[in-house]
Amino acid sequence: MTELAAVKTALKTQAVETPSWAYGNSGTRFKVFAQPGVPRTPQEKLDDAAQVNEYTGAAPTVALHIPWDKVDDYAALAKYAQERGLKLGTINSNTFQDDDYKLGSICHPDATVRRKALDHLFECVDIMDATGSKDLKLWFADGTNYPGQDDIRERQDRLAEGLALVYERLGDDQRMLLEYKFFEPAFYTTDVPDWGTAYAHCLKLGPKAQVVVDTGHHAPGTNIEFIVATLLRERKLGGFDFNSRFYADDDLMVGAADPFQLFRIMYEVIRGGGFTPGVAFMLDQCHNIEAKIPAIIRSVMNVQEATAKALLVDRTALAEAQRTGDVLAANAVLMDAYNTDVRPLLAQVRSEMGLDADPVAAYHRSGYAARIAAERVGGQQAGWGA
Ligand code: PSV
Ligand code: MN
Ligand code: MN
Repeated sequence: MTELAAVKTALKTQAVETPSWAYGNSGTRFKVFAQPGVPRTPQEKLDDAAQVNEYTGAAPTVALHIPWDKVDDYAALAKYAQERGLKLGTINSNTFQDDDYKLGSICHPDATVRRKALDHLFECVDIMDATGSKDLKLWFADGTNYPGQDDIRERQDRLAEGLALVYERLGDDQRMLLEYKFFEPAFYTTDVPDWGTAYAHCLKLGPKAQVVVDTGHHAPGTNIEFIVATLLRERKLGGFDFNSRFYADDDLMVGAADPFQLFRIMYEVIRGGGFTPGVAFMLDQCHNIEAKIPAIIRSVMNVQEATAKALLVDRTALAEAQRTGDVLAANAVLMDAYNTDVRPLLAQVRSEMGLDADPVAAYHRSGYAARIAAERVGGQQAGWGA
């Protein structure tokens, strides 16, 4: 196989999971701007996700968020997805929206609240059994706002205890992906604030526990690709929540704020052998002011563009420049790949897959947006932001 053929083959296999909540209305704490045609049910979110997959050919799974996507029959929902060419993907738990969770969930000082949170997490594993989902994604809003509010160390003990109980419930082919976030909603301490804490817990739990890197969950200037390289080296990178940030956890479109960072991350993924089904490429975004379906299509394309550039890095030339200490040449190899316009290559890949070369234009031509705007009244909010 020529090198270009190998790059094309890799691009054809890449899959990006889209989140059910990205299809719903969302906003900031100041305002949620409702959009016409937004889904009213989990089924309608899947209908929209099927559109993204139809035009990109690269978004075959959809992440659910429980209870935002609560249904009576999850096996039936999985069948509904299947009939639209999709599969249900990661199950995201929610231990942050109830009044009981004011002081935390599985780290809460009161055992009854910890129990409630655990029961929810067990329910999420039951849902995975029904849907065939392989991954449980855990993000905890737990933390404190004031020094002295709670015992930092004991909260870690409670966290470890809770995680271990959930871990025990996982089937042999199921994983637990632990997500970290440096602040918000807690402002003083966060119980899983960084990759090191997530890694330490996952290491103790065992091979079915891995870390998920949400690109928006770092302080400005953090070298995320270093984290990626390190976690991959330790076989503890479970996946990504892709999005962009300018200031905080902005949840903007991936590749919008810093496409160069995304390229550097994808290069480390490929370099570290992470371009395999094991590492989940997921979006975790909200489209507050832009039209949602085309924004999600664009996001998938942004991931593909960064991946294509990373695949084009001449690794032989790079290794040679690195070995000889030729700093400028090594940097130039990376920059050459990054500065390549990969849009024609991706257009060709899409044509070879029987897709329109321009997924956003194809979606706009389809008339789907006008149809859902006419048919759907009273669209659902993504879950937060009211
Ligand atoms: C909250 O920060 C968050 O964005 C986390 O990243 C989760 O993955 C997501 O919400 C859904 O709960
Ligand atoms: Mn996330
Ligand atoms: Mn987030």
